[in-house]
Order: sequence, then structure tokens, then C-alpha cells
Amino acid sequence: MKTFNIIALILCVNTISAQSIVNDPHWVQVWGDEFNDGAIDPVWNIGHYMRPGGKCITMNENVGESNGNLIITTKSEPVYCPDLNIGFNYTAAGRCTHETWYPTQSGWAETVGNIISFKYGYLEARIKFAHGSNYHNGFWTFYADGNTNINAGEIDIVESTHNVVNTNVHTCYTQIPLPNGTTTTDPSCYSGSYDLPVPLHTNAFHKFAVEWTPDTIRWYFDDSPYRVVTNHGIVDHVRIILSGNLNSIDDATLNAMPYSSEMLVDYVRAYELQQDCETVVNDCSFNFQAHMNNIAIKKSITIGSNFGSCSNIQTPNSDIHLWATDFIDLKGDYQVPLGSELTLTVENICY
Ligand SMILES: [Ca+2]
Ligand SMILES: [Ca+2]
Repeated sequence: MKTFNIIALILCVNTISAQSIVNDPHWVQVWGDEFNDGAIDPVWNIGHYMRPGGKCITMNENVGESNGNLIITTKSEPVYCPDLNIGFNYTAAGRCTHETWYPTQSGWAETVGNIISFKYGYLEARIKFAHGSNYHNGFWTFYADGNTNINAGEIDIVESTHNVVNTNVHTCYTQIPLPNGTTTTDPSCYSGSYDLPVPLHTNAFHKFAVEWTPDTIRWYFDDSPYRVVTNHGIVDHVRIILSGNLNSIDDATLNAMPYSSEMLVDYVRAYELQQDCETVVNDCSFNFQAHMNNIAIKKSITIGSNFGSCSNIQTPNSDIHLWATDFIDLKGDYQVPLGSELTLTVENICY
């Protein structure tokens, strides 16, 4: 990405000063849940008698909505997994093992696949994690049909594990049979993690986000990008998952710890990038109003003339962001008045 930010009367070209994505009109919010009405919306499946791993089981009573937040509570109260087919069908977590006691419980919410299935864009949540070690809360994506044996589409936007904020990506979980009857993970799959250098269980809200394109996956913490990887194959629609769990620890520790804590999610919001990537703009006098009414990435943008016959003065106190995949060419008559701002981005992320 090459971004220039230009402020005030022609033309001081500063270094990168990209707006945050949510303030950039190229990005339009297409879905969100603010968790502000006190009831869990039907877009969410709430996991009941699911086993996200370790010694924990999910119960629907551990997921609630109040005071503007979705709340996932982790408790040390034992739960018995009965011999019943209860809960919804197998997704990223299996059902609990029948007729088995689990020492701890937590909660799970995932978008119903045929209502919200997200593909490419920017996904952000504002979260306060359970305060204390060993909690394993997550905000992540998973392939929409829930089959773990094919492309899993898992992007861990944030996980609270090991007392750090951790982000992971798993492009697939494809298993290859071995001659001895076991399986191994397809080596063409990609998996990698990253620990954010901030305290994890800080008892404070932070914004966690990911920008997902066919080529790259880029993570954001409080509006700032901090990690980018090549997208090795997460190309299908995914569900959005908010989950609680407890890291596997020994029984003595488990029994000694009064686990009862909450993960609060203020909101989840999904954005799409507006793209008009075949359009070539070549204006003598640029139509600023038309641009503001339909802000989208263009193929190329050429504005003005070298001979002074065009008028291209930005409105005072206006912010204009021009984004093209190939090039932007501003001729000598383009003016940015004092108090206005011009940002130029040349980056091809059309898809
Ligand atoms: Ca609600
Ligand atoms: Ca809220």
C-alpha cells in the first residue's frame, strides 16, 4: 500500500497517515450487533453442551446481553453432559462427551451461517476479556458449514491465551491419511500465531479487528495495523464466533481457583470495501460532489490539466481520499486549501 496524505495549500506530501478504516468512506458497514437491546438477536447460535476443548463445556445460560454488551461467563461449576443429542450441530466445537462430568463451564455464540456469512472485508469487535489467567476467550471466524476436515477458514482475530493477546491464522485443517491409519495435517496449509506485546487480561476494553482480502490478512489493535500475512487460502464464507473456555490445567489448580469471570463484547461490526475497479477517471474539472456520493476504488484517477484550463480546488475544510489500483495523476491545477486534507492511496486490493 502506498498512501500519501496531503494537508494545506499545495502540496506537502507527508508520510503515511492513513485514516482508520471505519472512518474511511471507502469502507461501508454492512452488518453489526451493538448488543444494546438486552436480548440476544436470532442471528446468533448459542452453544449448549458443546466442548470447546479442555475441561470446559458451553451452556447457553452463560451467554447473555445486558448493559450494552454480550457477556460470556466462565464458571468453575461442574456440569454433567447427558446422553442426549442437544445443542446445535457440530461446528468448530464438538458436542460434549455423553455421560461425563466437566468441572468448568463457559459460553459460545456464533453467527447463524445462512444469516451472516462473512467473506472479505473488515471485521471489528470491542472486547474486555475475563480478568485473570487461564481464561481462553476468543473472537474468530470459522468456515460456514462447520466441517473441520476441509478448509477451516479460521482467523483468530484475537484469543486470550497464556496471559497474552494472541492472534492466529489457520488456513485449513485438511487431514491426509497415512499408511499406519493415522492422519497428518496437509503441509500446504498455513498456520501461524503472533503475540501482541500488551497485557492481556487488562480489565479494559480494546478494539480488535482484521482486514481480510484474497491476498492478505491484516490484524488491527485499537485501529492500528500490527501484523499482516499472506492469505494462503481462506476464501470461503465464514461464521463469526465469540467464545469462552478455560485453558487446560490440572485438577488441583482447577479446584483451588474460584473461576467466575466475564468476557464483555460491546459490539461486532462488519465492513465491506467499495470497489469500482474497472472505472478510469480522467477529468479536466473533477466532480468532487459525485466522488463524495460514490466513494469507491477506481482503476486510475487523472485530474486536471497542465495548461490551466481546469478548476480543481477542494472545498475548504474538506477531506478527500482518492484510491486507485494503478495510478493517480494530479496535474498542476489541483489545489488543497488551508484546512482541507487530501489522501492518495495506490493499492490494488480489488476482488
Ligand atoms: Ca440484541
Ligand atoms: Ca454495545
